[in-house]
Amino acid sequence: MGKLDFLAELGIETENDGGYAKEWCGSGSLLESFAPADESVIASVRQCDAGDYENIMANAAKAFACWRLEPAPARGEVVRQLGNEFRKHKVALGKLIAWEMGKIQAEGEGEVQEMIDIADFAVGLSRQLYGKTMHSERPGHRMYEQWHPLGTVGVITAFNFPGAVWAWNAMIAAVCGDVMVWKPSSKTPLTAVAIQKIVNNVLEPLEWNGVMSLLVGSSRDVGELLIHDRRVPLVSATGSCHMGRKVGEAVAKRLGRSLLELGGNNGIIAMDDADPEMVLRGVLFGAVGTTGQRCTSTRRLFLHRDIASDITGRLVKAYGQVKIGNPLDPDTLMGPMVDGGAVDTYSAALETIKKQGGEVLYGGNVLDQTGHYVEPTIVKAKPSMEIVGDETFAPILYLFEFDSLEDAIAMHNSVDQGLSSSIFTRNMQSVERFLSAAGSDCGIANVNIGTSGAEIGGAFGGEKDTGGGREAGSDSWKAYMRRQTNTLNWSDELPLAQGIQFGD
Ligand code: UN1
Repeated sequence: MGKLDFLAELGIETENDGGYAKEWCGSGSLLESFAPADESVIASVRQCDAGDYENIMANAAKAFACWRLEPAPARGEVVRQLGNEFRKHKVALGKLIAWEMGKIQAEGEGEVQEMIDIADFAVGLSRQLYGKTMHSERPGHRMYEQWHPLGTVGVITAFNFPGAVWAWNAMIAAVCGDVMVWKPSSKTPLTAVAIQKIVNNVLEPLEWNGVMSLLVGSSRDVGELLIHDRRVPLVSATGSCHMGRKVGEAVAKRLGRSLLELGGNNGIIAMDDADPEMVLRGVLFGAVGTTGQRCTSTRRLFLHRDIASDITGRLVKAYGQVKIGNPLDPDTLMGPMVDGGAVDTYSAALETIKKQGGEVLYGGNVLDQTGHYVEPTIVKAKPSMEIVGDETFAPILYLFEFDSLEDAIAMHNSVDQGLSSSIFTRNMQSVERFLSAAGSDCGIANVNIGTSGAEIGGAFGGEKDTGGGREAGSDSWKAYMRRQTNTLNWSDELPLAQGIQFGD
């Protein structure tokens, strides 16, 4: 059992030689959590049913009544303690993420670092929730705007970042004075349980239970309740475009707000003056990292015709050296896919790719061993291939050639998604054109770095079918608050705006 020692550090009791069964917040059915590396059951988590949902919502509303009046810097102090707890458990939680989701441990720990970083960011933010003051057109009047908490925020997260995306939402929403109810992916319930335990260790002694709650359950059972619930003014959802469309429609129907961070189809443009080694490293991390299961994963590579064969050769060689295996083994560069369904999607995509005229230059096979392992894959593609427009959540990279930057940008922007993009070049004109209003149409546009691995300090999200929401840094916090404009008359008169005389 030794290899799963990190579970004990996270307060997860194991029985039956590693099997775990414990009542969690719910009284519903049991959900099994599998390790994609060897297909073993790590845990059985008892899920929430409709009755549990009501209790969680009631507790959240009760907590909100007080939390909203706690001074923002005092809320920041609670978040500071959460950040410190994440620091303490960085390695153990990073290992659990790796074991349950399949990303390598270095990336699992990197994910916990994102949780720590956003907590630090939110602590600072708790003293900077600024509103503007305006000059009134009327004498003896003052105008200003202030930002108030929204209420209960529903946070729906995907399996691929089972901790960080929750933290982006939760840390910011907490300093904003909101309370949140988190519905994690049913593929990674144990990571969610472990995080909630860490949260409870901080919140319970402070009697702030109810500020952050966990709602493990299926979309059908509890997800539906959350998105249709008028007590939830904001639903922040991360996942596929399909899921986001459903959430967006349900929330819009009741005139609620949604913050959507959905699929990407991220491209890198490599110009003829790009540093080939940098292109190689950027593409490798972007396309192979997290087994191609980031929303920011590099899916399309546009190569200037003059460098296409050189870069392709280097890439094929580098792909051949990628060590695939157990995500907790320090030598592994690419772990398994999250589950059997993901492997099926990969295989089906390869069938379609071949039918549509794609040429597999490297990979394309499922590994014949226990665990959900596939080969990272490079495909020489044609712009006419329909499948290129889909976000296939797998390590499949499409290569295209181009002659001019204009053509590359047009091809790049021709897909429905608009999350992340990048250009590799040393030419300032190419850089500026790519970043101009006629350049990349994505929410994230990088220069000489890949499409994935964004820092939390910037606003994270994208355009078009990616959903338009922005999470994490910059002024994303405004999505978690309501703006109130105040006009205050300190004179003895009651003049009307626009100079209107009414009944004088
Ligand atoms: C995601 O895949 O949903 O920029 C989030 C990145 C990470 C976050 C990805 N910081 O790749």
